Amino acid sequence: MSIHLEQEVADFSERRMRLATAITDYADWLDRQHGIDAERTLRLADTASSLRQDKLVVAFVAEFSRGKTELINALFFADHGQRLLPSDAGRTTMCPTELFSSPDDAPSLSLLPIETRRREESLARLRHMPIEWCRVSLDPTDPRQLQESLKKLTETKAMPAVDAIELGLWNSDDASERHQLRPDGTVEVPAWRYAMVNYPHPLLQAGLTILDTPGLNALGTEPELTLSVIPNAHAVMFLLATDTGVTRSDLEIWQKHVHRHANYHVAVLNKIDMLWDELKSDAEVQATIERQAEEAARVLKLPRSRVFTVSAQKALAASIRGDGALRVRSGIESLEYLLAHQVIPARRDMLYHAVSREVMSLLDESRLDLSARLKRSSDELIQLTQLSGKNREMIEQSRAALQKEKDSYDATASQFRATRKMVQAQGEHLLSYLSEDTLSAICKNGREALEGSWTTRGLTSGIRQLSGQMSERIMQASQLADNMLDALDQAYIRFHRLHRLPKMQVPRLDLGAYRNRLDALSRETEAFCKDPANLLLEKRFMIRRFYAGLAEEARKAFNLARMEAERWLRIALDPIMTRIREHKQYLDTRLASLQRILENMGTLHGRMAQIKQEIGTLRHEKTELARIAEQLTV
Ligand SMILES: Nc1nc2c(ncn2[C@@H]2O[C@H](COP(=O)(O)OP(=O)(O)OP(=O)(O)O)[C@@H](O)[C@H]2O)c(=O)[nH]1
Ligand SMILES: [Mg+2]
Repeated sequence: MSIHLEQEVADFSERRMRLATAITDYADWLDRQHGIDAERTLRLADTASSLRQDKLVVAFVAEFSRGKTELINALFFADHGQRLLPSDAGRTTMCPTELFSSPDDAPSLSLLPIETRRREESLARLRHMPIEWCRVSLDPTDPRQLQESLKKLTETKAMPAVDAIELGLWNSDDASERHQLRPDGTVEVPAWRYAMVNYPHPLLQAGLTILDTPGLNALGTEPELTLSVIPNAHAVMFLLATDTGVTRSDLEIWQKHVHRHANYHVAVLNKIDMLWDELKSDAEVQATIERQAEEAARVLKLPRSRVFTVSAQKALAASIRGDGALRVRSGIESLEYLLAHQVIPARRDMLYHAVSREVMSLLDESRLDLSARLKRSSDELIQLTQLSGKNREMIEQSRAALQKEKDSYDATASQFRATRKMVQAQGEHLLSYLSEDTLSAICKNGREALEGSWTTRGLTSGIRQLSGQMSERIMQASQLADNMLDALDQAYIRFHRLHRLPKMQVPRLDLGAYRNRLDALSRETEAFCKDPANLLLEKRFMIRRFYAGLAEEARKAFNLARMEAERWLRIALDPIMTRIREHKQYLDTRLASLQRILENMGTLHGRMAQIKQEIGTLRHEKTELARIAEQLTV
């Protein structure tokens, strides 16, 4: 593991924690202010805790035996002085394997039995059902035990062919697979469906998650990998090997699972050591490697700069033996550099951008509020200073003027009550478009449309209907939100114009991302249905699985849209209400204090001292807020 990588990951983790602390400080600050609703504080606490738990996911995807596991060993585990994860000729890693570190649990290997494929629950749900997993404790101080335990990742078992067909693990129509059938009617299938390795490695502890995947066969049969896990990885490394070049199945994986889906991806041409030839000069060897890399770039339609040439095996051996020259020759450093200086900073910037945009807009509002409160207090102080030493009549005049202002404010506020009622009713209506019941009804319709027609054609129309209906609801909700916003805006402008309440800009409810996600799922289905492999064969099982995977993703998008709408409703209404209420309180307090002064002129100086103290506290809060804002931007 290079210094660059370790440093960058540690730095990222430290900045993430600092940002989370600044957000928690801000939540505490808000908590101290009177009149601010608890919703915001809670939401900020959520943001801070998800920041603390954020994971940077790097996935390794390729056909079997291209050296994914060897590369993971070389990049992340070379300092163990051995090959930690099993890597061997032929099919080795039998199930998708996630490596991460969770400080709350003891180091362990958790394995999900392959039979769970029969179950309806998605992988995402099964993750939260510990009872379904087999757990093996890992001892990080005992390399032999580690290596032995991790061999489980390569386990297979015999399964009756009928079951294997039902689970989509074996295809009797495929000539290349037919020979796997044994005389006793069984075929060999992976023993596990998914593996999670919780291991206290410094990079994993700092928030890195690595996903090792098996070759094409396993990728294709687990739609959730294609639809969710791989697309959600922050970077995908696609491996090729010099001894095979770009084969048809490499290309299939690239097109189906990487190119279209992954956010950020590069190709890694591995096993360059196989081209090292002592009878050739370095320049000649280099030229051969370069030709292969260019060819790979051309076939994958990638810029040459996104194709990396390495020897994972030599990199691992060099690190174990401490052979610096071999390590350089292996090319591994360019990949470490890529992770350290591109992948990690890109994730960091994205996270910062998203979080600080949200938190900063709240913070700006707090600043405006604070300035308004400061101004009101100093206005009152000025007025009282002017009144001190004046007669009762003058004070009576001020009180009458203030009473007039308050009456006029009350009139505006009571007009606003009607708007508020209407907007609240619309808000409930809006949530009903996105409710759990609406979702269940849509899913039920979708399933009914498909029942009895588990064909690719049925699937296309089923998913089209599902995503169409969800999109429609999301659109209706957005339109309603726009109307509500207009009504609120107009009402609030009156407060601003007539009563000088600070300006406020409530953001629009933007659900575009979720509609796009639904559109993308429809496109995904069309691609799946056009794929000859899925058309020709009897693939009811696969279609069911695929539908379940898609419906799960669609559900997720819809649920997220609802959460966003709920959040929006709070930020649209609550701050406005708070401001209106606060201003009323302010007018009431001032009136009451003038009244007291009229009753007893001696209280004037006492009130002035009180306001001075208030101003002092507000100034202090302002400094604290400025400090938090600074922490949020570094
Ligand atoms: N010569 C050479 N062999 C390599 C290199 N990288 C990996 N190998 C070998 O290739 C074989 C496959 O490597 P793995 O790491 O198991 O490949 P994989 O992509 O994880 O394969 P699956 O787990 O089956 O999907 C092993 O025997 C490795 O030792 C390399 O850079 N050079
Ligand atoms: Mg492997």
